[in-house]
Amino acid sequence: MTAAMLAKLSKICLSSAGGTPCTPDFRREPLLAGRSAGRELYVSRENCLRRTYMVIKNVALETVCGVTSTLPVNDKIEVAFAGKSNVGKSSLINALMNRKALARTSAQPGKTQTINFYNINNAMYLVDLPGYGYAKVAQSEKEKWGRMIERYLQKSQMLKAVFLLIDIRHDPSANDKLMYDWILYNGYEPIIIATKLDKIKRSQVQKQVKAVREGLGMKGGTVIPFSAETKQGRDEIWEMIDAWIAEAGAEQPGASQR
Ligand SMILES: Nc1nc2c(ncn2[C@@H]2O[C@H](COP(=O)(O)OP(=O)(O)O)[C@@H](O)[C@H]2O)c(=O)[nH]1
Ligand SMILES: [Mg+2]
Repeated sequence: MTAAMLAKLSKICLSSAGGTPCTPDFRREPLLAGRSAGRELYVSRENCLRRTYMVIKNVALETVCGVTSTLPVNDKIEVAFAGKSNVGKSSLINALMNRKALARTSAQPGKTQTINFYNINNAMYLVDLPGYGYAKVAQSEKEKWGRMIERYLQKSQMLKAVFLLIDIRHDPSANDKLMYDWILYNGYEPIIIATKLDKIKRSQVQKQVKAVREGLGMKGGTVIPFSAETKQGRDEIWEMIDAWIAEAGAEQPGASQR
């Protein structure tokens, strides 16, 4: 990381912050035709073309890292969620886990200043990174948090992907862009989740997605519109995560409803 980036970064204000069932004798079998995008699709014996997703059986907030904590060394893949305070990170994580309130949601930003690791079925971790953009945090705190997140992005052996959440109603802020670039710099292409989809008219979605792409300077990559209210976009996110789990060779539970 360049000195200029670090200097900018320390200005980021850190705060806190289904799949469709197939038939019962479903077996996971690679579908050769589905490999073109570099990952396998799985179909049932009956060639049911519907995909299967992780069945959420057990979820637990396993590790909470404060600024002085040692980061855990996990042996299952991790996917992390970044975004400014109040963008809907906890709501998204709850929606992914099918839980109403395991990840704390708050209308009061800036409360939780931890990195939270949610263990899902002992198969993977959803990692909630502290949110940025909350003004009432001392500069020294912001710097500590910036360093902690950086340490996490650089050191985690199991981090597979980083999702960056952007409110679909607003153009990305300078901090969003900085976070996007920072994630890229650390070797991950951020997958964008455009949150609070239910708050705009359907006719506005494409326009807003375009504004998000342009605001971040995206040259390609994925933007997934998502609503924690309607759960739209959730299966698409799980589809990606499931593919990484399969790739990592982790054991997956059998198919049925999440
Ligand atoms: N309408 C709507 N509200 C949302 C959505 N996601 C989050 N919120 C609300 O936005 C506020 C902040 O959400 P939270 O998940 O705590 O954000 P975080 O600070 O990024 O973890 C809460 O009042 C949520 O209920 C969404 O998709 N739709
Ligand atoms: Mg939160």
